[in-house]
Amino acid sequence: MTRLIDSTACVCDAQLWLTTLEHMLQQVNGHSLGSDAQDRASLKRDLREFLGGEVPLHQLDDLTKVNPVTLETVLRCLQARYTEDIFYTNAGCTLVALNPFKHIPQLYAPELMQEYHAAPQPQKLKPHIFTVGEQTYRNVKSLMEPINQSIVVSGESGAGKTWTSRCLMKFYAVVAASPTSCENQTTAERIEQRILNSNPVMEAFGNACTLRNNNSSRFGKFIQLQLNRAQQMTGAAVQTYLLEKTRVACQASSERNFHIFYQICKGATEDERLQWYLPEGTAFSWLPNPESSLEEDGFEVTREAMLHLGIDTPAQNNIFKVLAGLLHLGNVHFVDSEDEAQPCPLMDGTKVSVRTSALLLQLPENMLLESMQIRTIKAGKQQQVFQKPCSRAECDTRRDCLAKLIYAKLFDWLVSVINSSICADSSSWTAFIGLLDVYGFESFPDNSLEQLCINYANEKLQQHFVAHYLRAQQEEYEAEGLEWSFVNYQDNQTCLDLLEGSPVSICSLINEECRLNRPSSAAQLQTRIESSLAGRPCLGRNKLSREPSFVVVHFAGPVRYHTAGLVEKNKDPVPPELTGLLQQSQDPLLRMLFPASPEEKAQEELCGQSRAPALTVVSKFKASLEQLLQVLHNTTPHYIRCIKPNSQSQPQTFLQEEVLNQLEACGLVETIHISAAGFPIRASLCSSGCPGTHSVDQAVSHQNFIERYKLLRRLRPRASSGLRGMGPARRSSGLSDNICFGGLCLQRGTRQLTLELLESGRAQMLEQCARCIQCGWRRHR
Ligand code: AD9
Ligand code: MG
Repeated sequence: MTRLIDSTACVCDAQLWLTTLEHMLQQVNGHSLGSDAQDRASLKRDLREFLGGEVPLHQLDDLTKVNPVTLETVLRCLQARYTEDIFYTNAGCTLVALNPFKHIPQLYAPELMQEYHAAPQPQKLKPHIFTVGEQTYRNVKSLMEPINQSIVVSGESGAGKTWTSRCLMKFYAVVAASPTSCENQTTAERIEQRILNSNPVMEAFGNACTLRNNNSSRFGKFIQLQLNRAQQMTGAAVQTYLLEKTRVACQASSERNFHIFYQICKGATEDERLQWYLPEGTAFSWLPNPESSLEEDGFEVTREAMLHLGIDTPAQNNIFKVLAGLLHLGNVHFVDSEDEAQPCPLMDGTKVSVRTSALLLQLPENMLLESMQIRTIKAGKQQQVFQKPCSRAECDTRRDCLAKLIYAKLFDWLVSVINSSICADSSSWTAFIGLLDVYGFESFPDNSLEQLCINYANEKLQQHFVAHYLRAQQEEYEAEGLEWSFVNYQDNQTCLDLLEGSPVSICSLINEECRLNRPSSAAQLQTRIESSLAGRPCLGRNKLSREPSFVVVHFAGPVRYHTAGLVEKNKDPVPPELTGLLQQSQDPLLRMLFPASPEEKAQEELCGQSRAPALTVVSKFKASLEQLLQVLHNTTPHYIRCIKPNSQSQPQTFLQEEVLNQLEACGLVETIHISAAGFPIRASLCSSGCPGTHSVDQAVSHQNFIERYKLLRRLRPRASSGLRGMGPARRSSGLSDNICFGGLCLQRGTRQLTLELLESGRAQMLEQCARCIQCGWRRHR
């Protein structure tokens, strides 16, 4: 029976099951219950009948309740709920969030936030991102030493990650507002509001309209919301990852540049238009698809938010002037030179664009032009300087490089300004809740280094999830000798080995090409990858493509990456003439972004051109990803899986095939199996009063627990009878003695303790002497 109870844990409301089971027990008395799935399924059916028939699918708010748990049943349940406008569903340890593609204000109203915040057991309310928000918030508080929490929001592009993160930030801004902020409204404005204000600014500069999402984040973001001991939000810190800076100068067809450019062009006043040389109706090469969209209406919001973050109007105007300079730079075009010894001439009519751009960027016009047309080469022992005219393609590349350089520096600077405006002093916070919103898995007809990095990041996060919830849990059961039928989860280690493993992987091969700096065609790179990594299971068959490419079979599906330009993108070279040029600017913002440091110059002169090669894009990205995972490993993670019900961003449209692909890609069914069949280890107040831990992930070390609660240990500790699952290692350590408190036996070690309950006193614990059907806990007599 205990096994039965365990296997049906999380299946239904505890009290309901308790009553039901008691009743059923009378009925099945004498009948020996087998352990096989059939027996359990038939008992569940009986119980359902007893309860008055099947529960309608849309009322199943946890996917562990569907029976049996298969892709099909999970899909049907999600669809049934979606049809009823229910967009959040628990899936054991994960929350599934379906994108409604329509605004439902009441779903995110401050009153609802307060309701989840005030609820004694928020997990008993309807599944919602606020449940996750509140759980993380309580977890920080409920422990003797605050433990940092993180929420990993994942899903494909357009699934709702950024929306979800934004709503969670609003939730914390409401529930974690400091009382001082209520007394002093301006302080409140400055801290919670400032943190929220970082969103419109970062989205204006870092988001763009893509084929998959009109407001697609073109950078990854991890924000740490910092809380003090009293659980008030005292500040926040933002870390960004790999801004897709190529978008400034190059947009795929039907896609757009970053929102801010459209916002300026649409939102500038007459006066500003004059200052920034943006007469109405001017066509800009780097502003494709200028038809109206909601995102470009946000200029006022962006400006207001910048103001709150401490970027005053003159500084803002400076930024917008530089951005206008970039737009004019994009209108500079070259034609082939008839004489190779001469620089490529400007295309007719574009001289004015050079002049305007130089004016706005406050650069000498001739230097700006020459930096694009002429390359400086140092050669020989004496480091003699030669000048060589660039080909037309090279001129274009240098122009684009200049724009990318300025934009990326500007973005990083904005992030640092935001951080200095919202980050609290380290002494004023004790724990943080981290929100991770990274670009979703991407697969386009033409995938390059950007997609390789994005998908690599998604593989790493999937591995973190697998390691945390699936592998760790199964390994722990095995180590403790628990009876357990193992679930075959999709481990993506082989894919990660292919991408980043040593000694040879795709990343190492691409980096090697950069290091050797040898002329290498796209076809050669493809051959190198295919021959060096032949036989790797995740290197897909590369039959169909005419262009040089390779295929990686990711956990979310196969992706073909084209090798053309991959090495060059990975080098991301910046011609020194361009940095030198920007150091000549008279513009205050550019002077700050590109300071002419005498030390750097001296160093350069001393070493000539033989300075250590710059880190490649892949290496930098890998390092920042590892740092991020390190942070995540040191937090208690929570997962929200966003699902996009259709790729047309339409409300009331649930396309089964598209959802199915996403469910498969994230291994949701395996997660549900483990959550449903696994032993609950998550902390929260259980309705049956057990010290078991069911909904909030909260691991407490055995030692910490003993230290904290040894005073409660009045009665002689009992031996570990009834400690089903206590492995030999734990038994021989003698630690099991310590988990018997005043007649209360805490089964399976300290992983499942409800500290709130214990905090509330031993007397109460003894009163609540019942048997918890969720984890099988019972009072030990
Ligand atoms: V990307 O990887 O950055 O391209 P996201 O971040 O996953 O992507 P995003 O949050 O931007 O997607 O959501 C896409 C759009 O879906 C939003 O602009 C909203 O219009 C819409 N959306 C998402 N979630 C909700 C919601 N809970 N309610 C209403 C939503 N609309
Ligand atoms: Mg996003």
